[in-house]
Amino acid sequence: MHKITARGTHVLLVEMEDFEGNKASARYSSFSVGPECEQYKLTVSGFTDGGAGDSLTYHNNMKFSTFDKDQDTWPNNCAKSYLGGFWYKDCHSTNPTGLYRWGADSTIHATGMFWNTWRGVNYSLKSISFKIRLVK
Ligand SMILES: [Ca+2]
Repeated sequence: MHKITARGTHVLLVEMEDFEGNKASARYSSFSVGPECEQYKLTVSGFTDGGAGDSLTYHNNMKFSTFDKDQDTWPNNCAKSYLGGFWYKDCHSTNPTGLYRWGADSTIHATGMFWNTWRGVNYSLKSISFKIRLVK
């Protein structure tokens, strides 16, 4: 991912869909991922709403955390608690690598593939995608 965004400025378009056929998106005018020596730090800004609200700016400047590499700001391990790998902070407002749980399900809090500002933390989306494009 770092090599993809290493040169130039990229825009990010996050698109998502729920199980009722609704779609929403969020756009960021600047997106980049740092190199391995910076633990793949996320830099994102310039939000424009496409109906989904902003659930990613919260994660700006965070390093990437996984089950075996806790780099979040929470005393515990966000990746282990919420079952994904992400730029967790304290801990998350979206969980795109979380569990695929077919819509509303709060049995295990905030572990689904959610985008908080659209359907909340206990609604696991049908799909979510992150698309980047180079801007000259
Ligand atoms: Ca931690």
